[in-house]
Amino acid sequence: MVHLTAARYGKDNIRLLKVEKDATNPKLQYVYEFTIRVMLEGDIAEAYTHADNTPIVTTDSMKNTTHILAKKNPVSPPEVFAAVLGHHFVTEYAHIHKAFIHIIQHRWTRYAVDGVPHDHSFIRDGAEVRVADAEVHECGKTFISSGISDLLVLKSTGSAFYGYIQDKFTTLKETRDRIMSTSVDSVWKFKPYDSLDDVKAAADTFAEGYDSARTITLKTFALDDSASVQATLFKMCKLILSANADTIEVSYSLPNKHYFDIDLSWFEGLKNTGEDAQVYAPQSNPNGLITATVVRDE
Ligand code: AZA
Repeated sequence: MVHLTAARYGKDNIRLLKVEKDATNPKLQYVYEFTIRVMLEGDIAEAYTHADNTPIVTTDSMKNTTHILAKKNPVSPPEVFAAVLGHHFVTEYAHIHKAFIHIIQHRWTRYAVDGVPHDHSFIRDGAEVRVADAEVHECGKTFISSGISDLLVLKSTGSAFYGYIQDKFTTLKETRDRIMSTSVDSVWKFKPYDSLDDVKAAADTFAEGYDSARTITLKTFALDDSASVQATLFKMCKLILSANADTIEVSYSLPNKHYFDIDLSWFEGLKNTGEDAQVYAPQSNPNGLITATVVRDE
């Protein structure tokens, strides 16, 4: 005999772009492009175990609902829209007990023409995305997290790495000055909210949280005299937790994108290692991967 221990289903990769016009100046427009995942949990076991489709809200309806709610509600900040969407599913269908909404917001940054920010023209400035997650329970309790993914950064100095274990397996040379590069993946969780109204009331917190986490990430990366990716990562987490009282946990996942000195001494004694290094070999793999999660002391 077997039995189901977990079941969750939904629609992934729902794509939409929404244009919102400024309330006082309709020529001034805002665009939001999302890729959304909707996942539902509830009394849906029969669909798996007895081929009974009666409890199924179709994934196609989830896509339709996402489009309709995007038309009827503001979609920014994405954390609030995620909560609105999740709240819809757990209130519309009595047998759906939890909704999990994941939103990826693609960058469209307003650009300037002759030095003046243009009303309705935007540029995709990088592969970086903003992410927002809402886990909504039928009682109204809502868990929100936000994040940044694929923010690629590099500093050409201001990073060292020494003092690590030297044993018979070690070939890596200590360095006081190296290139540091990573693709930032970061997630920060907010304290739980009791209702959709509480989530809506925190809209500014999510917007400011994203701006300050991104600024802290970029500023710390640039200014920290880095002893290691680990040490720099921990400083970023600490700063985010102290900047935003409503965040309860911060995680980073930072691949260490290596750039190695190229020894060119075989060519007329050309110096290109250590402090003479200028031409480097970017390494695609393997790469270090440094992760951590940080919370406040009780
Ligand atoms: N952390 C670093 O910052 N750089 C490294 C590591 C590490 O753990 N290992 N090799 N290079």
